[in-house]
Amino acid sequence: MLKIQRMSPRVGAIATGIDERTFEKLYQAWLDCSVLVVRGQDLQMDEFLSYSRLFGLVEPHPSKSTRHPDCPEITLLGVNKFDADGKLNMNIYRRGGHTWHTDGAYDQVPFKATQLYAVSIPSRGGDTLFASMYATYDALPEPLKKSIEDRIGAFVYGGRDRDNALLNPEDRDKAPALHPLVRTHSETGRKALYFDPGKILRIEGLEPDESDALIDQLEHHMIEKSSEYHHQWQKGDIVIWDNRAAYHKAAADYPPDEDRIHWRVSIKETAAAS
Ligand SMILES: O=C(O)CCC(=O)C(=O)O
Ligand SMILES: [Fe+2]
Repeated sequence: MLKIQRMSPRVGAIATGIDERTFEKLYQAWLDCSVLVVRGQDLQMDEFLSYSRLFGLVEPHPSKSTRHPDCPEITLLGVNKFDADGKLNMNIYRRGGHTWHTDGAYDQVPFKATQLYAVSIPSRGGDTLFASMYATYDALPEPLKKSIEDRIGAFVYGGRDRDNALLNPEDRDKAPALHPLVRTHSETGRKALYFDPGKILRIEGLEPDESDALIDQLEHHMIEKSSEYHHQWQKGDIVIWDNRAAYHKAAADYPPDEDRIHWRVSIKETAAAS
């Protein structure tokens, strides 16, 4: 029987007793908790992909160099961590660890979900941290809420620092994607702060210094501490998060000489659901 155990009051749940007949309930639990963990799996890539497709449209990630060579829909995290000269490549080691973020804000249709499958786990460290975007929005000071009402953010992969080393040169100049900073979730109907300090370029309609100041203020308020869930990985874990409802960040603190490898898929809303 499907059992859902919440991991913190606002974000995160572990599901057990899953089978095909329970998917609808599992999907609802994911919408309710924003981050859903399933443990103890032993998957082939095609099994991981077909499970991922139950949640939406699986699309190759724009970082071509980190795609699985045989399967573009799967991104490899933590692979090729060392350059030819033996130096740790921080773009790989710290991927997702620079700031709290939501995945895919730089796309016109941002990622609905991201799902990771743990292939190799280090002896210590390497957690993924999650926090609720709903809780963030609810807790924003009223004046800040007012100042972002109806405001639109412009997002690009490299953000203000043009930090886009993981993109091929031909993919680095895409036009910014525009999204409201207060986004109503298409399935839960709940309001969330939609923000990513590493991907936002500017807030439309503001002078550059005003835009930077508001971005700084939002970064300061973006995490509601009591809503956090820190996932400690075990090999065989699957974790799926809702990029419309939860922020995440890699702790990026594990021993670099150990493996920490995940398969990752990026999932969009299907044509039917969007
Ligand atoms: O490796 C992790 O813990 C998460 C990395 C990340 O930000 C992502 O996969 O989108
Ligand atoms: Fe991420």
